[in-house]
Amino acid sequence: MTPAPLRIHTPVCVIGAGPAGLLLARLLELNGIDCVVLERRGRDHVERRVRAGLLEQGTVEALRRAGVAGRLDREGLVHEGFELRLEGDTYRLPFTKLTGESVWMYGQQEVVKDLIAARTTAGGALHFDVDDVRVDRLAGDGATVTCTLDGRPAEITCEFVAGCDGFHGVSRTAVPAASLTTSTHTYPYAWLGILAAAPPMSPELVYATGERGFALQSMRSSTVSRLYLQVPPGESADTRSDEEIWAELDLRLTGGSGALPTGPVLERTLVPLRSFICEPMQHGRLFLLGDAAHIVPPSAAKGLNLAVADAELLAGALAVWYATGRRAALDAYSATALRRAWLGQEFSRWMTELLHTGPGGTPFDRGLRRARFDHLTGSTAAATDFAEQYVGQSRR
Ligand code: RFL
Ligand code: PHB
Repeated sequence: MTPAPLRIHTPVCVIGAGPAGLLLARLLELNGIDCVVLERRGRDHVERRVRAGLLEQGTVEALRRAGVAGRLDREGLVHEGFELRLEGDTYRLPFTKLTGESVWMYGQQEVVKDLIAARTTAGGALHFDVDDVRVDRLAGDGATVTCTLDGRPAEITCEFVAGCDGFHGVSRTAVPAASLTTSTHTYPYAWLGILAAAPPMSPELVYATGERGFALQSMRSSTVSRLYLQVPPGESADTRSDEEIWAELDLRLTGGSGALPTGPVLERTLVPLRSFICEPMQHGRLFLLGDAAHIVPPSAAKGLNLAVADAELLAGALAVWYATGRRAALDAYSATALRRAWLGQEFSRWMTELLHTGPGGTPFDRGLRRARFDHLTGSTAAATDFAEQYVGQSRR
């Protein structure tokens, strides 16, 4: 016999326990607003998923305001500049000197762990392994979300749904296609990312590009490196051996000097480079946040930062609504979030094009890239503009 459905009412149903959903839940809790968080994957999986690592200063401040930055402040690495290498020429962008702002290196899965710990300590509802979430009814003044919780069918009625379930989630599909405009751009290259038990070759990030393609040296600590290699879009994560990956990284980052420290590869990820954005980011009582609404290529490290900015924006608007009944901030959510997301798209595309040559790159393309590099390194105004976008654009 099918067990009787569980009936739950909550002000806000949050779909997805990534950075956007978990931060939103935390900020709602701090404002005395109850919510239920539903996550498709297991806790272990979301706490181990290796993804972003670069947090803008505004993101760090948002996490501090949310009271979840204790470990980040102890363990995160503060960076004040990075290196850009083009065919052997090196330029350091001193972004803190130019803008007064820094960035932090701290793994996304650590942010997720800290937010989950805060939610469980507070006793907030957070359900993992819920793989059949459906936004069933979006009515004028609320919504119904159905799923299975602990083997029982559940019907969750709520006043708002926060779709924080990433690019492949279900929230966006609850919006009638005619009410959404989507834009997609696919780049003709991908990134192969590795996490390795090896010290970074330099204390700052190194973005290197040249004839052989792009490579990035990033890190998670003084003993764990995160490195990326531009690869053709069709390649799979296991096409190359570890030795081949290290040799290619060394060629692109150091000119083949052998100076790149190597070590056991702990994880590999293949990242297709694409841009996606949907407009508006709201339909009735459903709001879309983070990757559910927009994805950017990782070149400029904007995705997580935009997701955090969306969560803070919506939490503030919901807090005003529940405190005063005023809906102006909720009504402004989509336009404000989209403005930032488009700025993120533009800068991410610009940085992607600065760093990569596609298949069939011509001498003309290489000449343009050299000109961009020369402009950046020869003009304080250009460097400052670049630095401002790199360190803090997600909150403008
Ligand atoms: P997430 O993190 O994808 O979380 C969505 C959550 O929703 C769950 N989910 C569902 N839950 C319930 N029902 C369903 N039907 C569901 N479908 C999905 C998923 O399991 C997941 O837990 O989205 P969110 O919160 O919007 O956060 C976005 C960021 O994760 C993303 O933008 C960044 O990782 C992008 N990114 C980077 N961003 C930065 O700001 N700085 C970086 O340095 C940076 N590096 C990167 C990156 C992304 C990368 N990859 C793998 C795409 C480096 C890489 C390699
Ligand atoms: C990372 O550490 O994962 C990272 C850093 C900078 C980027 C992209 C990814 O531009």
